[in-house]
Amino acid sequence: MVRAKIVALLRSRSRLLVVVALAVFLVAITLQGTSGKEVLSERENAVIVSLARNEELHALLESIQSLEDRFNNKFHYDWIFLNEKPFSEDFINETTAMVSGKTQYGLIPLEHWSFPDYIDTEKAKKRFTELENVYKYGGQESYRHMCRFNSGFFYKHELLKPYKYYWRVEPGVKFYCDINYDVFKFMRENNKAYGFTVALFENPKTIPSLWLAVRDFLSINGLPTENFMEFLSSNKGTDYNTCHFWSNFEIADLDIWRSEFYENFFNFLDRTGGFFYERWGDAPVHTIGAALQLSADKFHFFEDIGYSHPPITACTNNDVLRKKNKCSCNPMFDFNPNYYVSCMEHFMEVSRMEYPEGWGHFVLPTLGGEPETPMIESQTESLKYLQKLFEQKKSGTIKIDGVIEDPGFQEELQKFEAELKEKAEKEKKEKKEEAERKKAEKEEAEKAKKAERENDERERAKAEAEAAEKKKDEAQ
Ligand SMILES: Nc1nc2c(ncn2[C@@H]2O[C@H](COP(=O)(O)OP(=O)(O)OP(=O)(O)O)[C@@H](O)[C@H]2O)c(=O)[nH]1
Ligand SMILES: [Mg+2]
Repeated sequence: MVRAKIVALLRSRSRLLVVVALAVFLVAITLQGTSGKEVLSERENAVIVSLARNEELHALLESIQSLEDRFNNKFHYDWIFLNEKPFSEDFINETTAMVSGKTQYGLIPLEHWSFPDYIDTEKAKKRFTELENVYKYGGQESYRHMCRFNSGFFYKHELLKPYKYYWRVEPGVKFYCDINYDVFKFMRENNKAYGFTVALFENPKTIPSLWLAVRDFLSINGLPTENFMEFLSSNKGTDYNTCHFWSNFEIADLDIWRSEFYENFFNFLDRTGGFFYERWGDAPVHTIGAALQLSADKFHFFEDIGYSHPPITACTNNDVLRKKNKCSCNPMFDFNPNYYVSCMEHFMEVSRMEYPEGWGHFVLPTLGGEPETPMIESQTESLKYLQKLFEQKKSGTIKIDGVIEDPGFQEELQKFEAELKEKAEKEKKEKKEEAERKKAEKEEAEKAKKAERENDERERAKAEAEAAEKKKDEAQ
């Protein structure tokens, strides 16, 4: 009797337990479905960051839409917007409406976006004029403030202080594949510090003395034991090969830039004035600054993130991956395996990374091929120049590593530019000669035809006359 009661009680208790567990489960599911809270509680300490101007609002909305659709609508990471001028109400409202996480808007302090007192502003402005037509943004002051800010200050902004990881997103970029996992979690769990999608050679004309400054810095401070110098130089740091990660895309650990090493490094570079007198990009500065203090395994190539920042696209050649992630990019335009200014194979070689599945499967019709988006003139010129260096490097006639200190660099450059001009003129002349030759041939053919026709006429007239003569003779 007692036993039966106990069994009944246990049964009703276990039923009750089942009911309670079911209710908890249903509530949890509902909460997750309606507010995304469960996902939120698992988020990393990370943020998406965009530096932008008010007038770039619509190009930026395209970037946001793309990243939200492919990634952030699943994770709802916060988004920080930075500007050296106050953001307009329109900018704030429209971006807030599109971001699924919290948005924050920061004003950049004047000292992070102006000439420091040790810069000779007259000299700098003279350099801008001289460099105006030498390379893209050569004449622009604001571009230099931007590069300097991205190199040494963005991570010091108040709004970024609470975070550990960031994803840098620019206006006018596109994400082509679904990203179904938390990239920040991936970074933490795999002990990665710097994630990228594109690696390429820099236009050496923009950084003539950067490596000299780096070497000076290293001679005073020493090279940290953990480093990835092999990526930057093939002769243990004597020369810089100009390889760098394209920093308009970065998923990285802010602690790289917060380190004492980087603080000293940036300050040293900044003192030389190279951000203004030359046009040092934040991409080579970040790459060098990171590679001097992190080992190869801290860098991660996000081959699964289809990405484009005109004129370059990264699109995996792995068919399975592309289909799995519903990528909409054209793998033929994948920059990394196909373009002569790509430095990805070098990265893979020195980081002992295996080539990704399908690497270089889609080949462009010619080396370098046509970019997906037409490039502006100066970019095309820079790329042509780099192609020349690349080809010479391949054939062993020039040491690209030595380009920074090469005293013949300017001469080489002028020679190349003269060659380009000569080639264009030769092509023009050949085209003209070809057209003239074709015209002459046509005239000749017409003349011959005419002569033939006249000859035929004469023959016919002669035959007719003869026939008439014969007829006359027969009649007589
Ligand atoms: N607030 C602000 N942002 C800027 C300024 N100049 C550039 N930026 C931002 O800085 C980042 C890099 O500038 P970009 O003009 O894209 O430079 P780039 O990527 O080297 O070259 P393109 O994209 O080809 O123009 C982008 O996020 C821009 O929106 C500026 O004067 N003020
Ligand atoms: Mg850009």
